[in-house]
Amino acid sequence: MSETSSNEFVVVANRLPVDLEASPDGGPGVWRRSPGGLVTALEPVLRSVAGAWVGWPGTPDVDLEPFVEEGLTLHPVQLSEAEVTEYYEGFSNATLWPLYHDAVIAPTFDRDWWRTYEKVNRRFAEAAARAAAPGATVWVHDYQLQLVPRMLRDLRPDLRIGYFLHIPFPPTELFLQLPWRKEILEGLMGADLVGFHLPGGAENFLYLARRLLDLPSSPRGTTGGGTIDLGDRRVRVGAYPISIDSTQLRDQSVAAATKLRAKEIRAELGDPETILLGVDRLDYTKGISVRLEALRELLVEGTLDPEKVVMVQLATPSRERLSAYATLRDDIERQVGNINGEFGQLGRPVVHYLHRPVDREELVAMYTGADVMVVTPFRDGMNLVAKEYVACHGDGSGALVLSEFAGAAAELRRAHVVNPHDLEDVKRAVVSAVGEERASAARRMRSMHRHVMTHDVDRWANSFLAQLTEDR
Ligand code: ADQ
Repeated sequence: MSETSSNEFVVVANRLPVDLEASPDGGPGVWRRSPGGLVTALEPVLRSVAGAWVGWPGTPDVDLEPFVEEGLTLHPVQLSEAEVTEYYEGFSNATLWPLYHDAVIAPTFDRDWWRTYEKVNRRFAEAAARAAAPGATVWVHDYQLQLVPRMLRDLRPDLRIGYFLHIPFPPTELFLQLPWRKEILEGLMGADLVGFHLPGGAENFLYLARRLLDLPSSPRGTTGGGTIDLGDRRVRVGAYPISIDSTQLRDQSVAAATKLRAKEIRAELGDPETILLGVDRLDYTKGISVRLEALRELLVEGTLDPEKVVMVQLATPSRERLSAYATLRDDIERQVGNINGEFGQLGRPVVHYLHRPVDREELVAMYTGADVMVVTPFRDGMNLVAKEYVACHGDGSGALVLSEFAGAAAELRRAHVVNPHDLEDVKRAVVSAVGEERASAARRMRSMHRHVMTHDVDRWANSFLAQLTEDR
């Protein structure tokens, strides 16, 4: 075994926690933290155990040796330009992503993409097999790598393998549309433990194992979990709702510098009575257009006053080469333009829209200062943004409008819960969040804050890993 195969704990994910950005002058690239919820959730856990991380560095055609970054061994997996197109943009983000998000847009089924998905999954499995010490624990993440558990088990039967899906596992009727449904199920079944955010995902998976693969499974408890009997071994299935580093965010939100910056932001926005905030990757599942339309109608009807209300919408660029994402960006920017054209004043737009990532400090100041956080996805595995906002409001200030189709709604029950397909419902929730009497709003927020503080990312990771290693 090579020198690098000394890691007792290995994470395998599509992306490394840092991205290599090519330098325009052809010189050595620059490493930057990669976007998205997975990195946010896992980074603190992994740093604390000095493990290894296998993933793609975010730039095609770079061949890099494993290296150590702040105590973490990173094992870059190389992808060619064509593999990025077919495995990542194609099968992962134009087949699985829309299918698993209730087919919000139609998924594309393409045989070449599937073959590339298989090939790339094999490469990740081989990299993980090289990185892991004998008998190590390997934790595979997300929809891009559903074949890795089986491939890795074939290469390294000595390993303990966990798999966690960060997006929803779809209703069974939708999953059954997938031409490679059996291969995906068998791929996942290579793990000792398969985890989902919600009990519903676990239940759907258990049902499909019975129906498609004829495998006996037994439900256990009331949380949708259970086991699947493969004859020579068992696969455990369960729900593990992901969370955030709540303490870190809470502490940051009460720091003097954050409070000061939150005040400055309010002043920069023209000292409005109410700041509404949206924070998302620019993705069609996130329902950004719905909340903008709700705002526009409330302004047209005169229910909200453009002199008093401002909305800040942060939209991190995402998957920009896919046409559905380019179209979405155009649509949202047109909506923002319409609202500002109709209701803004010189130097005072109603919607402040930033199409770029924002520094963590600035983001926390925005969370802390915003009066109403509006989270309206059509479907979302969890949605960490909702939990981040709640963690920043331990003083009971603020209000959360939250889609019932975000996984977070199962825990944050005291939010103003909405059906994002029902525009009137979204409008009603925004109005009630803006106008709710202070004491009642504070009771809601404090109750959600207590939950988020006690159910943090460590608890998520520890409960998954405790279950994974229980039978050793
Ligand atoms: P995402 O779809 O990326 O995650 P989410 O859970 O909300 O969605 O996480 C986004 C993360 O990016 C948050 O930590 C947020 O703070 C950060 N972020 C978003 N916009 C930003 C901006 N403009 N500037 C800076 N930071 C920004 C996927 C699933 C989710 C699931 C997570 C974790 O789709 O449902 O909750 O993985 O499992």
